[in-house]
Amino acid sequence: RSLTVLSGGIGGARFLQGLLHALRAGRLAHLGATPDVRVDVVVNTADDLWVHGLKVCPDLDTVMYTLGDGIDPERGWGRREESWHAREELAAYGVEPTWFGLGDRDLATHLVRTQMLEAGYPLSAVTEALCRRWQPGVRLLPMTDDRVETHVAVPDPESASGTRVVHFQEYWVRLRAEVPVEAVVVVGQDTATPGPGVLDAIGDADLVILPPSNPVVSVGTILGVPGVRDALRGTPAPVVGISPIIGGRHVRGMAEQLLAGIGVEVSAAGVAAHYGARSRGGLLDGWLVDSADAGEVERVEAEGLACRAVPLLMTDDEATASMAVAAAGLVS
Ligand code: GDP
Ligand code: FO1
Ligand code: CA
Repeated sequence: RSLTVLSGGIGGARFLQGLLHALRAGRLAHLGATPDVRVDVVVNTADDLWVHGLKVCPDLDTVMYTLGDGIDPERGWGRREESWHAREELAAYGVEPTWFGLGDRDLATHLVRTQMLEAGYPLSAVTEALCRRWQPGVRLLPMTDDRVETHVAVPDPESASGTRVVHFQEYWVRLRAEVPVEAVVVVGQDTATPGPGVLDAIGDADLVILPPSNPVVSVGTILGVPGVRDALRGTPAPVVGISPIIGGRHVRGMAEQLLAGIGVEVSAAGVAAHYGARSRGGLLDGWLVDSADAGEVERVEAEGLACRAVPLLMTDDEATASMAVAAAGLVS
């Protein structure tokens, strides 16, 4: 028996905290998910970037630190009790990017990861090694061991074409997602191979959950790895999703800008339609919307999906656990 979750960083990690809370409280036992059930987490790696010669994997690290209790709770990324001496020294040398901060504790993770990658270990093996320390309580599976990077085309008055393509991290961290999104380009997407265990995690699961992660640059990039969509369409497990959009707004981050950028309606029903119903060639069997969006339930059902309106704000583990229980109960 196993559960599989396709996750980005902060939103996915917070959902996983609630899912584990529900499992440990036996709240999914009636569905056969006992507390010792294996939880496989397929994590987005397209946010990853090379900086100062180090490979940084924001979503893998956010899930690993959050579930391993090392995360900085305010930021939602990086280590708690962090210091920034190395960052200050790098800035003193004037080396770029100064807009992307690596904490002193966090640096150790990137040094270990880069050392192992350079010794020939694939990202999946590196992640497994790092998790031996952090013990997240789930199996972290990079969506691919190949290099895949999300880039964003933004207006650039200086250039002849009027457009410039920047790494997702520059779009988000330096530009604060405050410039129009002309296109989202996932470099390496089409030639990537699913990471070890990814397709089996989807095909052999008893339940697959799409948490309220960013539908474009977290879930979207996982779905874009060749073979993943087919695995979702073919798995005997129910596939259920949770809306990251409440009342037409994201709860945090930049999903609004990216959904608009790719022409998807910024609403709970709009994202459901974007993923589509498995009965109609899409990916989902069920979709949870927030109570505020109860008026959209009929529209989601018209898409061929089971749908319920429940509180979807992940304010604490209890609230999130109830979301996980509602998701699991949608189609079972
Ligand atoms: P990231 O990779 O760090 O951006 O994290 P994810 O992609 O996993 O999650 C980001 C998404 O989580 C955003 O689109 C938010 O709208 C969504 N999100 C964050 N907190 C909540 C919450 O409490 N409830 C719901 N429904 N969505 C949330
Ligand atoms: N986010 C910021 O807003 N500013 C930063 O300087 C920053 C550094 C950083 C370093 C390591 C890491 O794992 C994440 C970091 N993030 C930073 C967050 C990161 O941009 C986001 O967590 C995700 O990539 C968004 O999906
Ligand atoms: Ca991310």
